[in-house]
Amino acid sequence: MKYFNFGKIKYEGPLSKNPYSFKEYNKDEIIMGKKMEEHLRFAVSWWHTLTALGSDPFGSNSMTRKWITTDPISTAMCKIDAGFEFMQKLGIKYFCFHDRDLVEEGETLEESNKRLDIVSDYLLEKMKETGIKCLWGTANLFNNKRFVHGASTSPNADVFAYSCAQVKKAIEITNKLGGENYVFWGGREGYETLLNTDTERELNHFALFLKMAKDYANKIGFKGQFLIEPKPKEPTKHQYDFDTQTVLSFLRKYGLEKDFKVNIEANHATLAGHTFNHELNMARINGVLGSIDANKGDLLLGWDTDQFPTDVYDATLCMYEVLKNGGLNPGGLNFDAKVRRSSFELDDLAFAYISGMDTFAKGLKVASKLLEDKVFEDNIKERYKSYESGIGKKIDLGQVDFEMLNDYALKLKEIDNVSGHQELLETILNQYIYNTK
Ligand code: XLS
Ligand code: NI
Ligand code: NI
Repeated sequence: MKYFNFGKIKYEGPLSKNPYSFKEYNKDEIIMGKKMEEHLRFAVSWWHTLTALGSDPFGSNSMTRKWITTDPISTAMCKIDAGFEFMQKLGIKYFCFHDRDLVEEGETLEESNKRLDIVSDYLLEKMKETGIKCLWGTANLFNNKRFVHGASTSPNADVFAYSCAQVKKAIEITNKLGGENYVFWGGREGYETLLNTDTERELNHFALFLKMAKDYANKIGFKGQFLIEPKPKEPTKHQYDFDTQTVLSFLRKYGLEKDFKVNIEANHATLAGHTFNHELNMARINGVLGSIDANKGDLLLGWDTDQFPTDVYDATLCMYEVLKNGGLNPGGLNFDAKVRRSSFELDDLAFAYISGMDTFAKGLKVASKLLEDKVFEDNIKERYKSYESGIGKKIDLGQVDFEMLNDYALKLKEIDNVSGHQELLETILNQYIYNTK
């Protein structure tokens, strides 16, 4: 059975008026020696694309999806058919999933695990047939009411044990599917009030849980990269994985920094009061930029709206960090994004993915030009040139102390500063966006 009426989406160039075509994403085009599709490694999110039906806290489902029936196993199988048809038509080579998006959980953990075995057999078959791969898997440790106080950070030891068991299975399934990464987004790992919370104990538990997950992955030979996805709030008021730097200090405290990188989501960055660009940069300079959840938030709303990314400026600065990172592989760009509740027709899914893919393709092209021309590099180099010789060089080499610097400062007459030229640089950036074909 076919679910989507449109055919294969092809590249038709920037002037095409066909809504079922790519304007910028030309998968085989070579950018800095690599195909566009190898740079971008786009992935479909199983939850937003195949599972969500448009409900929100004020309204029920607004979407009808023919693959969703009343039987959980047949729904799971039909979702796979729909998902693979969609990915093939859009030319997307990866997908990401939570265990519970693949198939609804059963009455017991055992039943849920059995369902996952059945469904993943079929998924694997489809993957072999099409060459589509798994970018990452994860466990949903937030939806069921048992996680009301958190998962590994729950005050209830039974919930801790259950969470470990669920992640054990999710890693096994991700391994079976050859997943290239495994993600931990701390769903309800956080707190609402300190009046009832032992944060120190909860963080100790969180670290133990992550360590055991890594040990188990090693034990079963899972080679995928482990990623933590920072988010500052929602669903809890204060999520423990607030942002990249918070995650880094947590990992370092518990000696986990070698085993985990981060998955940066644009909307989570802005919720933390950062730009997307800032989070990517912090991850990159600390050597932990692993993968990206490509979406955008609404700056006027205070929650995770998970919209499809359409902002070329942000995508450009994102791909600039990605290129400077030497790429994302084995990570990729997962569209952790959903169509608006009012965009309930099936084809809206295609329009959404096309716009996201075109946006990042454009961002990649502009970023590569900026890098090739060393637009910011040259300027930055110039800005820090006082560290290339004299006292600056000594500072960088660590050959100074307070007394020496005091002697030096006492001899200074007037200190000269140079403008940062922010507006000029912004104009140049815009010029690259206007002129990149
Ligand atoms: C929620 C997160 C989630 C993760 C995977 O805000 O973005 O979707 O990406 O659990
Ligand atoms: Ni995400
Ligand atoms: Ni999110």
